[in-house]
Amino acid sequence: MHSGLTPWPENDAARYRAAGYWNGEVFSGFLAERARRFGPRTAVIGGGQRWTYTELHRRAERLAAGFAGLGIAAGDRVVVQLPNTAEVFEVVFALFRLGALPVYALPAHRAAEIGHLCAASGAVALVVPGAPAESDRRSFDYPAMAVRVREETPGLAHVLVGGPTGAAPGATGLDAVRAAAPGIAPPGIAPDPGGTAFLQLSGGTTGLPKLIPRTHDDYLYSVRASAEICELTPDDVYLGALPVLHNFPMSSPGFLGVLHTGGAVVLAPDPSPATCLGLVEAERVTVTAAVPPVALLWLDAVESGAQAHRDLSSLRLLQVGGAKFAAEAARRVGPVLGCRLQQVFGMAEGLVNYTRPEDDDETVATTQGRPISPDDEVRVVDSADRDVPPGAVGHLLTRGPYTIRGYYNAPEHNAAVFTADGFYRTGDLVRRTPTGHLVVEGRAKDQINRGGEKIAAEEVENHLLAHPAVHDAAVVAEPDPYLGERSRAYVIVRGPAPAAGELRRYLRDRGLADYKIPDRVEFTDAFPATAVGKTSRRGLRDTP
Ligand code: OOB
Repeated sequence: MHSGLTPWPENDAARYRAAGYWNGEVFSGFLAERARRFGPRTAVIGGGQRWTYTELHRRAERLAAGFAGLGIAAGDRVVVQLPNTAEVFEVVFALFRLGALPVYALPAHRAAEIGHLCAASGAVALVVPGAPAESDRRSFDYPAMAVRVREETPGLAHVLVGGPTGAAPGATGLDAVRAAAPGIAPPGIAPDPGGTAFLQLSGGTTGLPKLIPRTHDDYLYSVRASAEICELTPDDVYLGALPVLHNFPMSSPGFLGVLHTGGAVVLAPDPSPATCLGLVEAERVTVTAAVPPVALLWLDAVESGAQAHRDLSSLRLLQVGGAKFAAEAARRVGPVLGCRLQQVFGMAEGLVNYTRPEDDDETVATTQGRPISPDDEVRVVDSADRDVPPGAVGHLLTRGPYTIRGYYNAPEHNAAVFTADGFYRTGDLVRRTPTGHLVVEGRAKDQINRGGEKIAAEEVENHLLAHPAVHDAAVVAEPDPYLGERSRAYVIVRGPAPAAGELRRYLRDRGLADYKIPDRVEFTDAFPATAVGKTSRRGLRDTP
């Protein structure tokens, strides 16, 4: 079967191996190796659990045996949607152990996204959090959603439910999978280091989000190099404040960088100042990562006095990325939180830029960092792909040892988003400083960056267009003081206009994640030229 992976040309691959970037390590043995080296040290704290490397490894082995008992095998795709609890690591490492490919989803995703992820990846199983308690009417019922998705997805054999509440009607609890696991873990496997290890979800610019195949070689290189750039040591305690299955808290350096180094990962159930700053104090956290709105909330909470009593003296590094962090906010981090700031400009497709420990404060406040690797190739070009003069703003193109050469099974999209010589068109507008640092100046892609959460305009427009009263729709970004951007939908109706609230409810009922529901809906006769140009978005899309 076609693996869905666009490989690097052999001469590049050989170069990356010769440079030691691609060292042949694979995810199936990652945890066993760390357990041998760091066994009794604490690996993960979260969801009421506190596991050493040995315990995490033992649990992952047992769950792997249980998964194997269900028939999950090497090469199978399994969509994982779990919140920040220790269990998420147990599940992901159990899948790695079998050579199965996790497909990462976020807790905010709903039936539309999860259904698409399962279908596009050809998943055999879906792992979701437990149902809310009977008395809890506000929390989302993931198992009910998952069972519905399974009904519509051929090949999706198992709905597996984590968390303390375990099984739900039509689903299997992870507890039952563990209990049924035979004592012996299946034999170890040796996957191709150049093969796909997992699928990551792209922020997306088109109607349906694309899947990103990352290989053992490329991803583990980015993890090791990130751990080094961030100067991680076994004494570091990393707070996972963002949903950990996102690329930033996973690998930049994220929980994988910390587990690679022998440190401890503390998982926050939510990113609020009270929860996170409380955990920094209680667990003596040294490093954490936030998107700009979360960093702003933490800064405000300390400055306003609400969290001023916290002892944050252990914290040495706050990473901020996912969306542009304004220089004014960046300058507050040192004085208010008493730690260093690191700006992180990355993408699930690959390229990650960091400001460095040796950078001066002004560079850290005003740039989004420079690439991880000496072999990251960065071009800044005009709309005809010609290099712009040094320091001018242009489109960022990149290729390198950990940037994909193509999305999963998407040949037409790949032809548009990658140049003939393999550069990824990021859709970001940047300028490069004389030191090689990048400053993000804007975006050319049809995407809204809502505080780090990415919304593909076309995806939301397509859902709006399905409403019988909607003739045309255009979703655009508008500025927001906290989120950076929020979304506004312009809608042209046929006949009487429905209430804005009804359209929002309609999108929710179609199973769209909450963050994609337009913050504002505006009815109009024609699209405003200032926001979207004179051409109808739909007309544009229908033109081949
Ligand atoms: C991270 O990954 P994605 O895949 O959710 O989003 C990537 C896009 C970038 O192309 C850019 O448009 C935007 O998010 N972005 C930033 C930024 N960091 C990401 N825009 C301005 N300033 C920044 N610092 O968001 C991601 C992946 C790994 C590490 C960090 C972030």
